[in-house]
Amino acid sequence: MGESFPENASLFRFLHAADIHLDSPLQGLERYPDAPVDAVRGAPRRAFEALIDLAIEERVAFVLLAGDLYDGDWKDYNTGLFFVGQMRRLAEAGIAVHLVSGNHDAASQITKRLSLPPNVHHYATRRPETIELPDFDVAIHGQSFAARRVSEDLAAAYPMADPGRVEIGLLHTSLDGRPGHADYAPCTAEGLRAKGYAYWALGHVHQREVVSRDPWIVFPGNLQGRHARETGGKGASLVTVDHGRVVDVDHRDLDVVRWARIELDLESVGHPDDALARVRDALAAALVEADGRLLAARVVLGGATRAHAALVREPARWLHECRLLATGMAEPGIWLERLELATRPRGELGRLLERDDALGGLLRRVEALERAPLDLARTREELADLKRRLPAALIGEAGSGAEEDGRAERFDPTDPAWLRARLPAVRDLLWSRLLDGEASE
Ligand SMILES: [Mn+2]
Repeated sequence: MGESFPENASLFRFLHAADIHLDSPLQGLERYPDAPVDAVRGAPRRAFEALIDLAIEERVAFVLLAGDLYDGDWKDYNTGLFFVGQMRRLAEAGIAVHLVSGNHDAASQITKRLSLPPNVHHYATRRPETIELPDFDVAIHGQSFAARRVSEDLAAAYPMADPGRVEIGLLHTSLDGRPGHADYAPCTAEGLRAKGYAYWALGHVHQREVVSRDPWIVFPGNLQGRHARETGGKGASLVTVDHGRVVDVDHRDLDVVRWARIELDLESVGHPDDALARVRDALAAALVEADGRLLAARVVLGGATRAHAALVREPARWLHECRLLATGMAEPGIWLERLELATRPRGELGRLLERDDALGGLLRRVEALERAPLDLARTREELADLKRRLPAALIGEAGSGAEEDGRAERFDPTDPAWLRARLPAVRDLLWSRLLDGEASE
């Protein structure tokens, strides 16, 4: 059966992709000292090549691109040259491409142009256009964004379906609103359903979503995750049409860099070393899940845990301990994008921190200081006065410091690092003393 694609007009496949964002700049990547900048920046192009590979392998009848092919105006002509090169590969395989522009690549946003090969149809902006593919008994309706903000329902002007052929709507839209996505070309699933099409090839929403199966209304999601909020497998929908009916919509992962958010609850963890063991296991599992791709991981440590104080006291240390774990993993490896410490103290202190009274407030303030060294620096001037009143012997002139861990201990309340390291002890002293007072009342 597969041998007959695409010659057999009653059984064929097409590919539906959207939100490719070619040459998306991924700002801020250079702030990370160890970021695989080239791999991450090149990922949308590599994923697009994988899409073209799949189209040729599967001998699809056509490819639909539902907007935001480009991330914005081309920096130079290389973006367009790359796209045309990929379109020529499809032309050689006899595969047509139908594309609409979205908000990112609206006509108003793109100032540079290159001629497209004849196998590519770019839908107009002024009104919906219908292109018939008589070989397959298919009609594709589409309209491009003229400007970045399109507030009217473009689908409303799309024609009603002709009975007896496979009708496809190609549209960049937020539908009836999706969190994190601007409301462009708003419409409803009901409105789309009323047109009588077999398949609505949507774009704009980066999270894959099958909105409806009768008719099919599909956001394939973006082709390649671009940052830590675009996690999990990304790719395109491979659609099978048999005798005028859509019989299968299959998601295919095509991303080349996999983003993962790894949240760990450290409730049962007593020591930061145990937390590291948990991080190592989770990274290893995510790497298996990434199935041979480079993994870009954000690790979030949470939960009420006895390791809390040790973790928040040295955030830079634990970040680098986790980076060491990540760099020790097998090829193609893991890039630890960020470590977020969101743990809470466990036990009696944890309960005290939740108290809605002065003691709870005071302890929360000390906790906040541990997490915000800048705030702590501001207390320096206030404490300078205290320092002046203290005996010199206590301040830590040579030989006067207390011995701890074999090292001379300086007492300097104006040193933010010194103060920060002592906050857990300050906190513990505070709550035990204040609770003593409470018990004797
Ligand atoms: Mn968009």
